[in-house]
Amino acid sequence: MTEYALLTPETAAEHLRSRPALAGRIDPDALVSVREIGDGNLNLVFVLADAAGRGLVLKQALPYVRLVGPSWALTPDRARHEAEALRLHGTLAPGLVPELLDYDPDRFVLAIEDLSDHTVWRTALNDGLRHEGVAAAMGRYVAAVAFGTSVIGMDAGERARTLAGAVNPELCLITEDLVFTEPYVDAGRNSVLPANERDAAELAADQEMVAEIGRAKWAFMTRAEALVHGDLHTGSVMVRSTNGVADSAKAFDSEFAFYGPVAFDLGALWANYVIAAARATALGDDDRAAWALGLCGETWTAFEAGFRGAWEGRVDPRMFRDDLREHLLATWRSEAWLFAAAKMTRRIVGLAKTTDIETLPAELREGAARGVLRTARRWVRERHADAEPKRAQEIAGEVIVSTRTG
Ligand code: SR1
Ligand code: MG
Repeated sequence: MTEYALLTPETAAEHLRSRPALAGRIDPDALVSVREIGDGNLNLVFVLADAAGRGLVLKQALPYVRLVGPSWALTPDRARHEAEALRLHGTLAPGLVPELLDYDPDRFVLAIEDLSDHTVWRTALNDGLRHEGVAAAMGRYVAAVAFGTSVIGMDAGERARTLAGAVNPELCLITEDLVFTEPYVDAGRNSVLPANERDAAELAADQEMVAEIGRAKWAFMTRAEALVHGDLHTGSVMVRSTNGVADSAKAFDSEFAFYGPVAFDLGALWANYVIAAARATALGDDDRAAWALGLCGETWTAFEAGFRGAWEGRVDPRMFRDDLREHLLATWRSEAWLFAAAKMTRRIVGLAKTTDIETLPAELREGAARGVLRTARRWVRERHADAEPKRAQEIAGEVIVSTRTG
């Protein structure tokens, strides 16, 4: 395992002093608070504040998976992937990712702008809040990345160099295993409520589902379309509202970034909107469930508009003609259903679940979990008939109401 000093609240000030890029950002000699707030699956995260009210975040990659412990070693070089993705995505989608202030490659520490006035979107959704416009902002983010890091919008030589630096095999392997394999081939890390065991067994026995997810896995492992975020669930988005109006949305935690299919990020968002809707339905709030499902269309519409809007600036209009744009959009829209299905089932059956479902009382969780699994199976089958997001929303809405328990 890689050897390097792990940050503690006591050593955070010394780290600040050692980094010239952070001079003047925060006073290491006047820190009034250093809090470790990491609640994700992988890293240490410290929020620092000084006496003048300035703050920043230090995020350090542990040499193992925090969720499991040192028995699961994991490259800390993922912090470099996050730093490089943040830099590039920040240029392409200003304001839609946090500002990277510094990266220390020896200790795998990122310094990031303080987002203490933001909330993790999943937490806000679980609390019943609506941050209008965030789903569209994420659609614009995915579009800017899809255009600007692909051969459509980036010089071919630069794209090749970017791709070479973005090869991220250990983090991709986690996704290949947890998202695209283990819900169907249990490696001992799956778990469900006893009441959902039959649902999990039906999923694994669904040959059409397994075949389609196999195709999705192949696409994930081979189709180097763009430098995607790679883990764009609602827990990877920070949101803020001022006087009740949502005015900021930022995609963070891009350590899974790699050159992969554009629709993987869209599918991750859609899956988590369905999961949020399943929670709302379980809690008896059908209006809110409809609102959450409507986020699929909002993200897609903003994505499509963003990609179309950037199209005039493409690198090679001689060969990348409008018919290619239409082909790409149609492909990505259909694939969003498929990747979403993969992302839904992993959060119900596999390792690393979501608080939306897990914090429900067991008698409500049963139906919500079943609804998410059945939605995934219907989406895989029905995406070829009518791929409009509205249809995806209708199917999910019908299913999660029909499986409600409690
Ligand atoms: C072992 S890491 C588990 C999950 O956490 C991250 O958020 C990714 O979604 C990964 O699959
Ligand atoms: Mg994460």
